[in-house]
Order: sequence, then structure tokens, then C-alpha cells
Amino acid sequence: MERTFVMVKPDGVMRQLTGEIIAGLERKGFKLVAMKMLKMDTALAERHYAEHMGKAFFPGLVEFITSGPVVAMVWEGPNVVKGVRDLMGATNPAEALPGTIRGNLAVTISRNVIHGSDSVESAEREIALYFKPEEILVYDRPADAWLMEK
Ligand code: D4T
Repeated sequence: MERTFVMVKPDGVMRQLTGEIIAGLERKGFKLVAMKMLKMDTALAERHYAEHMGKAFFPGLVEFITSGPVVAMVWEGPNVVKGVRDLMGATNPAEALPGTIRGNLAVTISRNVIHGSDSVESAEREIALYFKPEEILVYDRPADAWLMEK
């Protein structure tokens, strides 16, 4: 089953949006299989956002993402990578459609409340940055029978 890495960023935690964000992904039918709260250090932030190193917004991004607690999660489900990206909406909340997380809950790109992996390959890389394999749980939900055909 496909997996993705999702993170409620410090603005989402401080604005007390964590529960609402998790509830939305649960209601969709995706399955939460790992979760932890942590404060990222600069080294982890630079590894997570390595692709953006050297860009003008990079120092501000690292400062912001290390400024407070984040909630790191692994979610599982059919096409979960794209599904979460669609539910999040565009990176820039000014362009995110109403009904999406960023469209509903954010106003500016540097404070966009949530991160979700942009591909299956990114998801594998990011999950490994935050979780040991044994921290990702395998369990059945009774609701699975109502969400998916066998
Ligand atoms: P993340 O990775 O946080 O989910 O965001 P996206 O995948 O949707 O977008 P991204 O990698 O292009 O950007 C990473 C992160 O940097 C912030 N950012 C981005 C910013 O502060 N200013 C900018 O100009 C851009 C492009 C927002 C998300």
C-alpha cells in the first residue's frame, strides 16, 4: 500500500489546527500509521529541504520550520501521495482552492501549515528521515471493509 509523509508545520501546531488536519485525512479514508511530535533542528531541516538549498527563501524556511514543534506523520492508502497533495491545495495559499487545507486555513506561502510528499520517491526519502521502520505500524481497521473492495 502506498505511503506518504505529512507534517503539520509550526504555524499549524501553534494555531491549534493539528486535530482538524488529522481529522480531514481520517475522514477521507487514509490510514494513520505513524506519528510523532518533534522540534526540528537545523541539520534535519537542511536535509528535509535539501532541494531548496541556495534559494532566496531557504534561510527563512529553515528558521521557520525549526521555530516550534511539528507533527510528523505517515499516512497510507490508495494513491495517498496525490490524494494528500490534492487535499492540501497549492503550495501558495493564495492560489489554493477553497475546500483545500491551505485554501481554507492559510494566507501566505511561507506559513502554509502543512507539508506532504510530492512523489512516492520523496515520500520514501522523507519517511526515512523521521521514522525507523519499526515505528510504522501495521494494523487493520474495521472501516477498511467499507472503504475498499477486497
Ligand atoms: P512543502 O515541501 O512544505 O510541502 O511545500 P511544497 O512541496 O508544496 O512546496 P515547495 O517544496 O516548493 O516549497 C517548500 C516550502 O518552502 C516554502 N516556500 C516555498 C517559501 O517560503 N517561499 C517560496 O517562494 C516557496 C516556493 C513553502 C513550502
